[in-house]
Amino acid sequence: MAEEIKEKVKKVADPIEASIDAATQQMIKRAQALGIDTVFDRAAAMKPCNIGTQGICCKNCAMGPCRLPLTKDVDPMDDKRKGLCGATANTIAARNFARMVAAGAAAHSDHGRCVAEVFMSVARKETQDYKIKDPVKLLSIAPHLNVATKVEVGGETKDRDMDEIALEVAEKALAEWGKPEGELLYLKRAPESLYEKWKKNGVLPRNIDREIVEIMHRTHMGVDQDYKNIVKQCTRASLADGWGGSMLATDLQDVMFGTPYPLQSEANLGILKTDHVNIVIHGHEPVLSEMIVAAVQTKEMVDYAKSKGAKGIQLGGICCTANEILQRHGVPLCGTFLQQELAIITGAVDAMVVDIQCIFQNLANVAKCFHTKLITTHPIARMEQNNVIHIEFDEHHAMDDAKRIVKMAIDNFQNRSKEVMIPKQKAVQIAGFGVESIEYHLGGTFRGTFYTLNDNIINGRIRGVAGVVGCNNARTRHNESHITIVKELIKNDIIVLTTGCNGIACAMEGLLTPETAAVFCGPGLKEVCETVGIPPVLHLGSCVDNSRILLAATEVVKAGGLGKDISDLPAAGSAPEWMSEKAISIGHYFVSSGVYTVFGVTFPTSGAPVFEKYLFEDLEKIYGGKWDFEPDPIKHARKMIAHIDKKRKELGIDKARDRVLLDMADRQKLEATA
Ligand code: SF4
Ligand code: MSK
Repeated sequence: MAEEIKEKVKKVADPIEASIDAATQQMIKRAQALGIDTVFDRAAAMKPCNIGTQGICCKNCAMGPCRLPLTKDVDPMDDKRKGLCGATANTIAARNFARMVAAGAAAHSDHGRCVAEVFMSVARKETQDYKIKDPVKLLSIAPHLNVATKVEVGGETKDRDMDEIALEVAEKALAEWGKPEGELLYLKRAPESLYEKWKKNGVLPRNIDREIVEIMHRTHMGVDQDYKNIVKQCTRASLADGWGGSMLATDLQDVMFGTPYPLQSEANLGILKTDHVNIVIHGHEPVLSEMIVAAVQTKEMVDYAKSKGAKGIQLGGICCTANEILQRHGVPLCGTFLQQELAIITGAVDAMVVDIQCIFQNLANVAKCFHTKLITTHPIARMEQNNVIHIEFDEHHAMDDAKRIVKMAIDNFQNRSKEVMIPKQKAVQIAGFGVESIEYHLGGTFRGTFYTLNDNIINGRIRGVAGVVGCNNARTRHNESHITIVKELIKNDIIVLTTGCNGIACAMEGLLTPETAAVFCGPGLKEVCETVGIPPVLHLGSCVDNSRILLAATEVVKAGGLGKDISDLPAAGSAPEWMSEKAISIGHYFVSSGVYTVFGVTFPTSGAPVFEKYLFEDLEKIYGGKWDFEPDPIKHARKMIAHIDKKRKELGIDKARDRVLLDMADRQKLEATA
């Protein structure tokens, strides 16, 4: 009987425990009052599998699943556990980890391929709706793809025709996914010593697809059974993501849609408007959302919205499609990954348009309880529920598709059935940073490099640089680790580069404004931010834009005075609330590029201590970077700070933290020893 009663009491989330954000708490309560379950309730009702969490369940053949629990009687360093075929805990955890890298690299890189295909249509002039918006960026990436920008005509050097350059860039870029020989062309953008390290260790990716396919082969039953060799392939595939698919996606998006520069916007559910048609765009690919941004600004669509009783059209974004259109157009952020259901629960969303990645299937069930039209747009990402509308997007008639979607949302405005409840919380933000804008703001006036940033790191006003990125995870309090870690870092004079849902969390918290510096930063970082007029947390965009962090780090190395490699820099990486396989691929390409990288929440290899030690200690001897795990946000930030201080010491600039300003002779000495 007691059991029966227990069954009937549905376990739901405590809104205050579930999130630090008041708007999120309010919407969780509303959902519960309406009897609609959200991810927060499902996380309360369903606990994760302990063995799976630790990476020691193998289901790579039908003799399994083989589960290898790390019980008290297992000696972690002399591990006798094995599956039916004899696969050890190390092999099983390494194979599972590698498959996460493969899935993550595939997701980023397939996104990149789609962008490259659209770019090819532009170069061939098969579409009128997209153009080359940033020819300067096109010219800057062309040499990295071995595309000439000048030609010799009659003994004279002349600028090459832009259309010809675009076409050759498109061909060379697309070839990176499947060329039969050679290595990825962008690898040479890395600092020379890093490239040489990769070469020496035999991990230069050959082409993007091949490295991902090879992980799937090697992790098939009975193939690669040496965890170190499996990790080697993880390195190859993740480098093919960070320095390949993701970097190409970012570059070609910049060429077609414009390179981001700082702009002002807002963030959180409070950006939705009662008297406007609200369209929320969610996912990762900006190809369609760029068109929707253009469509909602047409007089035709604005007039149509007014004819239906709305005052206008409000666009907002969730996840990384949001970050893409924020960075280039200032479209406000509606929320992070964990707020996707909550946006619909406001009752104010007339259409939610989704593309690929991080989209909950439960959106369809939530949309059913409201008037919201849920529209899938990508051929590879559909939903089985029958209330979901599929409008397949095609770049050849992109504007027509976008207008059709916007019109559908406008027509739905008058159908709002339930009372609309929009939380009032929203924060101002300055976003739109990138390698180019950091160079402009923190570069040398004459040298046009990262000289000023380096100078401030050397003189100790800026203690170091942190890349804090990644998702939300319903197994931990929404945004708490993101915000605690970032605040602890900037309090300690560490400038933060952010992307993904960390960027959205920081925006919601108001950390993306220059004024934040006076409130939360240590004195050195505060002084720099106030002098230059930048926030202490710089939003660099979406998940694929983590490639911007790699290039920013490379620029810092090039500017001089801080060593010869990314691994020499006083820098660290973090994903406090990660959940996605993409995060593992990102983490691994950061580690393989020389960055100390800490993850929170949980780590998917904890059931195989020998293998984990390899990731957490031994990799550093090969690439200069290593993995770490720390769920406590303050300890997490302190580990990053300790690493940054260690690097300052190795560079001989630890004393400069006492605000001793270096004169030119000191600087030269440092540069000479680096
Ligand atoms: Fe078990 Fe080996 Fe099959 Fe994995 S591959 S399920 S460890 S028998
Ligand atoms: S959206 S991958 S939850 S960052 Fe890029 Fe956020 Fe993570 Fe998706």
